Amino acid sequence: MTVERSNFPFPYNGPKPNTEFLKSAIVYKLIFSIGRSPEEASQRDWLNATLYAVRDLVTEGWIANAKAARDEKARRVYYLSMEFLIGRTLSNALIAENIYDVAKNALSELQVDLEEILEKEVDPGLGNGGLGRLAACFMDSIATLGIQGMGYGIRYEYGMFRQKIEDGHQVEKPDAWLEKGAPWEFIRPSKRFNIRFGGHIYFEGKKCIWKNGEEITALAYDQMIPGYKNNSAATLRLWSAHAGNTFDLSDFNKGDYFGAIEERSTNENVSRVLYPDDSTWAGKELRLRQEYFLVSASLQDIIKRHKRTYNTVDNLADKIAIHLNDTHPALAIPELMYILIDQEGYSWEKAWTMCCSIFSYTCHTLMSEALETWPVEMMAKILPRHLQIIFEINEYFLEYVKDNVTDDVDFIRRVSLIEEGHFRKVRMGWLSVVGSHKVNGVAAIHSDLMVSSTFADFARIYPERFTNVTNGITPRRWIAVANPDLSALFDRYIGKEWRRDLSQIEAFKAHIQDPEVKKAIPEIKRKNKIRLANYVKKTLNIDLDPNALFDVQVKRIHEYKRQILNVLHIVTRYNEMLKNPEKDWTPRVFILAGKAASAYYAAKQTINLINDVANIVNNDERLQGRLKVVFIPNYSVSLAQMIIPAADISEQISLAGTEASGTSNMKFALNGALTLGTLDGANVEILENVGKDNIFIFGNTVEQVEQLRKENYRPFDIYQSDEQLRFVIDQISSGYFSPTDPNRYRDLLDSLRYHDYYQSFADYRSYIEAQYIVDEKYKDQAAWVESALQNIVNMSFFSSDRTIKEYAEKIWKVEPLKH
Ligand code: 26Q
Repeated sequence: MTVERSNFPFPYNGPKPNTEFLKSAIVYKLIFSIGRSPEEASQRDWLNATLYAVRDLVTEGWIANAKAARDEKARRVYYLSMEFLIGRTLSNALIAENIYDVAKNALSELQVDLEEILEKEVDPGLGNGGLGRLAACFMDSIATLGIQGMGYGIRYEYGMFRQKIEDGHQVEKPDAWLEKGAPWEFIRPSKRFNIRFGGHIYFEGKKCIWKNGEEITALAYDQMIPGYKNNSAATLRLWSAHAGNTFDLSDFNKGDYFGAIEERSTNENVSRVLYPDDSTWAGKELRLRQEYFLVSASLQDIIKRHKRTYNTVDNLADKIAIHLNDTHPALAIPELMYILIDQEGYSWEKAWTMCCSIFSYTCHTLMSEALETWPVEMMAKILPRHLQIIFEINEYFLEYVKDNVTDDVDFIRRVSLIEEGHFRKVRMGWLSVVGSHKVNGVAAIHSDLMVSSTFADFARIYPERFTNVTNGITPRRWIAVANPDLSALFDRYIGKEWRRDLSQIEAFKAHIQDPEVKKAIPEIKRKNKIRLANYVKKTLNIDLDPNALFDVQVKRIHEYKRQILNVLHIVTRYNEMLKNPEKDWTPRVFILAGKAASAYYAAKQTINLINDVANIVNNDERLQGRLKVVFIPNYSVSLAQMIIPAADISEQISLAGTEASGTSNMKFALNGALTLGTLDGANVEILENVGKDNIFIFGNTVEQVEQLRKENYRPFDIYQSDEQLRFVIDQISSGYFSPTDPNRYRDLLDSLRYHDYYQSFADYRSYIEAQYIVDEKYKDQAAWVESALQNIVNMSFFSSDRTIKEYAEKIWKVEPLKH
């Protein structure tokens, strides 16, 4: 096929492109942007050509949207996050532009299979898990709602490591996601800012001067986040680190050639790699540099844009809101103080008032070990001026507390931004609360616990500051992209608008007794299960029976999430099945996936145990294939899109009071899986929405968990008194699942028997019983399908569009554009 340049009219601003148009656009890109002819193009070339062609379709709406925001002088929100787990872009963009079928036809006429090339796209892993994926769902909703919002993050050269399983163990491999090219992004060579670290400060009268230090450059790369069918797109700007503009020429001239080059490489390290820890906190200097790198580049960019429009920053607080995704970008608070005071010449009080009305902060955890604190000494070395500002904020704040709340010394010590002790530390959570006008938790129970535990003292000082905004997920990616057959069923009965407004699935309620719907739901599930089974067969060579109940737990591996409780049940079931092989056991497939932080020993042991158990169970012929256990390696957004729609049971079994919200729980329920969960995080609100007959709740409540902690919980007593549990623990301990290394799980088992910090033993019995109830219900397929439908139609509250509207109204005070 040949393409005449002159025949190809970009910019394109006609109606929805037809097959012919898209076909020539793709071939045009293949030839002129990739440099390949259709005859010699590989699958990846076709993918990239399609990405370029579709990108063009999004670009004009994106540019127009940015211009409209400038013209209207709209108030804007900036979402600062160290992580954005956006997933693959092509399928999502095709759905946003409403051209999935057109693209499928166009490619098929070119002898290319769309689904095949979709699977070739790299899935950028620029986040750890829930927090990063939430930021991506939020960007999707911001774009779809037409809110003037922009995300700022880091363009890590290496994202979350690739997980391999070798001999049952997790092995980490670097994720060089950029090696294959990133056709969706726009490099912005003119958007560069210098970022400074180190140096020293001194005073000239009252004025503080920050001198010298090393400089590096932040360079912007933009990603378009297409809005759903609104001819608009939001921007995600990611910063990449480059060596400073200036080499140390004196070193260079002295002949220290390698010294100068070496400095270059340490500077560029800043955006090299994502820290793969999601719940424990390690005070690593490079991480502090990364956090400041994000903050400094983003704030310089924000201020520059603001000044270009208004020529002043006097009205900054009227025109912008900045949101902190956890404490990771909390240095934005002292950074804005630094800009306003040292560079713009505002008084301290005026600057502080502006800061407090600009910032808001979301807390995503309760566990104290996850709260960020930075050693004062480290901060003094890397950010001397910021440390000094933090000290001033602290003085100002503590004065306020003494004057208005209490001068009780214990209270003052507790709320101080500086943790005293041999090694003094800056408490980033406290700083975020003091410098924001709103602080929110991510599910109702979490926000309640936040004000009664972690931030109790602050809730006393600022009672009106704390609020809840329950998390949500985008229905575009999590139904339209991930579950095309369910989408088609919705379309048939209620039209296509549920993609933009999920509350419309309530209209589907009128049809759920329709025999065709009752028939379609299990058929769709079965098709999704077959798709997953094929993947498992292909990658792991394990056969799965799509008639079995698919029981799924996919999330980061962490003690508080209690994958171990899942394993204890699997082994219990295995033993019972061997004892009563004739019973009509509901065939089950247990699917687990998730990464362990590389230094997290207990989590890695858990992965090893899952794989050891899988190995024995899957090869035990006495079970006649009625029990299978699969650990799917390298869990990611794209795998989630395949696994979640195939689940019958969604395991959400964290210890009550530990999982802030969870978001996969929402994705599963929306795709028709029934939740087996504790009263934790958003499970509580899922229960309220779907009703108690359509969810399996077990385990201790937060109050009972606290009571046990107070009473000196003794897991060993449970181990001794519960025969089934004791058998399971003794069996693992005897090396039944690890015959070549019988002591492999000693540490893990000792920790359970003697400490069991996350109270797995305490919930064991109630979990096992709940699992029996699951079996019984699954035997009554009609009742099961009814419950699945009740889950699907009652999930509209959990759309991230609802979440973002709440942020926009309650916290950011921003409105969609008027144009
Ligand atoms: C901090 C300092 C140094 C290195 C890493 C980190 C770090 C990185 C990521 C700390 C925490 C995270 C991620 C936390 C996270 O994903 N939290 C989850 O957020 C979800 C969205 O609100 C919730 O649904 C989950 O309950 C919560 O666990």
